[in-house]
Amino acid sequence: MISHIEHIGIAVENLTEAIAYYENVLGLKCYAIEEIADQKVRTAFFQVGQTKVELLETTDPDGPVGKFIEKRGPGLHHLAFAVDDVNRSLQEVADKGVRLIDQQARPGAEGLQIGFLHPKSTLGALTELCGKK
Ligand code: CMX
Repeated sequence: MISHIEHIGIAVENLTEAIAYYENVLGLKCYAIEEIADQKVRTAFFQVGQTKVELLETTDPDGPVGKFIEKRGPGLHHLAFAVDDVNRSLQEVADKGVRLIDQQARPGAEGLQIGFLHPKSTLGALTELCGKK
């Protein structure tokens, strides 16, 4: 079902400062900045081999990233796996007893479909499935 790690999501307090760290210290290049209104975040993407780092800045203190930073501070937020068909994969993991956050795929960054699994069902690591359909 999973082909590779599509991206790793990192919650940051300030996107501009975080981009400067990734570019100036780690030498990576931000290739896209995108706001995802549905998720209440602004994101910045860096390609690292086959996978990406996605920096997440909240646009609303009550959004998922705003609440996460309030409770835990900035840092690793989620792990996203690439799958062929997000709805089919959500159904497969639900059938195995995993609690879903998203019952159906919804639009995410970069034109991909996404669906989240609840961290209480995934050993504490918020998990996203994403794919072209
Ligand atoms: N990783 C691990 N655990 C997390 C977490 C995260 N990123 N965010 C919250 N949790 C924990 C909470 O700390 C809480 O644990 P405790 O009860 O032990 O304190 C538990 O999950 C349940 O939290 P909750 O009360 O159900 O709900 P929240 O309102 O905090 O929401 C969550 C948590 C995961 C359901 C919500 O953040 C969500 O729906 N996330 C999916 C969407 C998302 O994260 N979007 C942003 C990224 C978008 C993108 O990548 O494009």
